[in-house]
Amino acid sequence: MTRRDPHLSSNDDQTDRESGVATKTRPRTQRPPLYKVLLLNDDYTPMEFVVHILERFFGMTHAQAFELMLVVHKKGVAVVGVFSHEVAETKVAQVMDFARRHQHPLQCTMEKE
Ligand code: TYC
Repeated sequence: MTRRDPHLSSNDDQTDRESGVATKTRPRTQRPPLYKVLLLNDDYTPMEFVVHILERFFGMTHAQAFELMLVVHKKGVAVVGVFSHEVAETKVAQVMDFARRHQHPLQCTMEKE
C-alpha cells in the first residue's frame, strides 16, 4: 500500500492523520526516587561499633568505614549511602536493630534525595 493518503494509511510511524506530518512521542522511562541513608552522631556509641556497621551493612573497607565514622563524629551526620526506597528501608532497619541488640543509642534514618 502507498502512504500518500494519510487518511487511509496505517499510523505506525506516527504520521499525523490530518496533516501527514511525522510526529514522535518520546517514551519516558521513569526513574524511581532515591533515598539517602543518614547516620547520626551520639555521645555513647563506640567508634569501632559504627565502623563495624559501615563495613557490615554498607560494604565499606575498614579504611572507608573509619573515615566516614569520623565525618559523622565531627559533623553530626553523614550520608552513608543512596538506595531505592525498599533497600534504604532495609538498611535503616538492619542498623537500628543491630544497635538496639547491642544497647547502643545509634540512630539511622532515611530521606528522599
Ligand atoms: N561520637 C561517638 C563517640 O565519640 C562515635 C560515633 C560516631 C557515634 C558516629 C555515632 O554515628 C556515630 N564514641
